[in-house]
Amino acid sequence: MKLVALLSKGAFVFLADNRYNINDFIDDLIQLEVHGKTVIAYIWINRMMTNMIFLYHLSYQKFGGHDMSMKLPFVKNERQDIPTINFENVPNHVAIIMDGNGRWAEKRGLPRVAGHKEGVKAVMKVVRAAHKAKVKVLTLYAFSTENWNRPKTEIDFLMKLPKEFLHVYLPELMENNVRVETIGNIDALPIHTKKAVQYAINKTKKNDGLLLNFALNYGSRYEIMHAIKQIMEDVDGEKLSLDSLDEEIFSKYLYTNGLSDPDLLIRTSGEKRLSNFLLWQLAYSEFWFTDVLWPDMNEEIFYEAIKDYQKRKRRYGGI
Ligand code: V07
Repeated sequence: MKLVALLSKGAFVFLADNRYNINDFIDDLIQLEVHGKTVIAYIWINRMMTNMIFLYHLSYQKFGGHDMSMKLPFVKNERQDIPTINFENVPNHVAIIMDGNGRWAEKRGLPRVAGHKEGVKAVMKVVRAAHKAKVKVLTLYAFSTENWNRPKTEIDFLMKLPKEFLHVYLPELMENNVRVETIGNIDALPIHTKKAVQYAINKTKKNDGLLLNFALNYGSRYEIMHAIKQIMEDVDGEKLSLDSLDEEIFSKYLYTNGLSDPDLLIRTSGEKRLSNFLLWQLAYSEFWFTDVLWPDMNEEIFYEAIKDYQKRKRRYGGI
């Protein structure tokens, strides 16, 4: 890390060295040493200059002066061994129930929404891991039809997360050739949420890398019932004959039309239920559960799930 420039009062530009994945530190508080004193700084990235970062120095004034010789070790962030993965037999489509955000916060005496906010960072960690592993589709259960029963303040907070997420990470998604899509009843979302999501879908529609598929206002029973109504209309309008209806055609009426079924379902936080998620599509999938709470999810745990999936596949392959 090298200090490049001092901008306005309290803002610095650093050149990052490539031992660090800068993106891991977005929105994080880090510890630095300045003139032998430990200070706390807030970190974010200037997207125009990919390997430069801004550090907002909360207590900059205390140090003053322009000639700052800085020692800048990331105290908490010595890069660990990079987890490895076998690229054979990687699941094409991974679906995840991101559970345990509320519990993560409660354990720390924080409001539930703090867990959701931390959960956003875990989303990006898993997106990066899936991208690296060359997973084709990642479907994340972000908001279920049942979630409307939560307190209004929590719902309002959740509905702001897509925009917040995209504000920070859309440039990185573009860089990594990720395409954003959704399943679920998007029309029933607040306009500001819909707009942010639509913008991202549009902006990324030509990307042909990982498909990042957010289940938003999604419920599987609703999806199936909605498909049936649509099918009945099409039969009525003679666009479809009841005789020709089979599983393949039925699948085309689901939100997941065109996607292969998930090969692997992951659910965090120790719960072992489907909670109205992809009931039709998960008929033949492998399930993997962990007690880890979603905000603590990371690349390593994601690869653990993939490795476990690969082991199971090898066993089946032997028959
Ligand atoms: C949400 C964070 C992750 C933990 C689970 C619940 C809270 C990312 C999004 C999102 C959705 C659409 C999109 C971009 C990002 C999101 C909601 C909740 C409602 F285009 N995380 N996240 N949306 N959580």
